[in-house]
Amino acid sequence: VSEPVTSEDDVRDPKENCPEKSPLLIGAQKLTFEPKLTLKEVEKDNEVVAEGHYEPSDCIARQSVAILIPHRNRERHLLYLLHHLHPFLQRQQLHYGIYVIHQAGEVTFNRAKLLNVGYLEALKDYTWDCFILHDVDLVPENDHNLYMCDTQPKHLVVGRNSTGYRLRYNGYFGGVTAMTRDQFSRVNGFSNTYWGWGGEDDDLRTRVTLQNMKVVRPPKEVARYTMIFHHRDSGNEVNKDRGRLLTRTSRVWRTDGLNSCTYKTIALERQPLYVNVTVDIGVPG
Ligand code: UD2
Ligand code: MN
Repeated sequence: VSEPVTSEDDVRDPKENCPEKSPLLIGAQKLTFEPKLTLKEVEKDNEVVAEGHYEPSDCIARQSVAILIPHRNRERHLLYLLHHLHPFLQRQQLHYGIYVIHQAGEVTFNRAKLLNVGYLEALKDYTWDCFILHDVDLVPENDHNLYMCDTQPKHLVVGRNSTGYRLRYNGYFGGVTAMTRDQFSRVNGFSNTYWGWGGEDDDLRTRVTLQNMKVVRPPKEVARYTMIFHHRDSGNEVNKDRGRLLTRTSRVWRTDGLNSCTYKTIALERQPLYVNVTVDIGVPG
């Protein structure tokens, strides 16, 4: 006897890996920043997202990616970013979660330490493969700029509108960066000691170099961002100590980083479009 013949729709294929190149990508896109946009509207547009998390329904994502956004007092920028980033990540067929790490209080801002907190907190939810360290005000213009990690740390911002889409300087590593769980832990994350504006991204690049890793970048045609215009925030004044701090990285990286990052979580709210972690990271000292 032969096996009974089953028709195509009787058998459901087990989910396969998503294709190497997503068929949903659309390339360069004209971005809009609509002053009347509301959070409710963005939530409505993204009902497939649950508590900041999403995965494709029809294939298995190639990477699980946590997006970490350091934040204080930039609600409008956050809204524009969520509006563009959710559909962008879905077109890339990623399993992802968005984490906003909100610095409580008024003391000087510390972007680097907030990103360390984001890494540690996100790993309590899921063993993410890849972490995207993401400024709140940078919106990617081209979805061929993949929010995935590489065998080397990846810097995703070659250029942005305000600097004529050219690399700011050789070795520039700020804005948006992708590192695997292992790459970030090998460098012990960021230094916790950079309070105020500047230097922390150069310090991270030094850590990467010390581990004999090499920064890679996507082609400049795709690694393009719009930075939403802003002035320097109060509470994030230029860090005058950054030059001195940058001379000690090779001596201190082993004990200053993820393994010395102390903080108090004040609130963890699972909002529809992101996980909001409000955190007391202490004071400069
Ligand atoms: C540059 C880098 C940034 C970082 C910074 C120096 C680019 C595109 N970006 O950004 O990655 O290295 O220099 O520290 O080169 N933030 C708040 N609230 C505040 C202050 C800062 O949410 O009150 C967050 C927010 O995510 C912001 C980020 O910190 O995008 C960087 O601060 P910035 O945008 O003021 O600095 P910028 O544009 O010079
Ligand atoms: Mn900025």
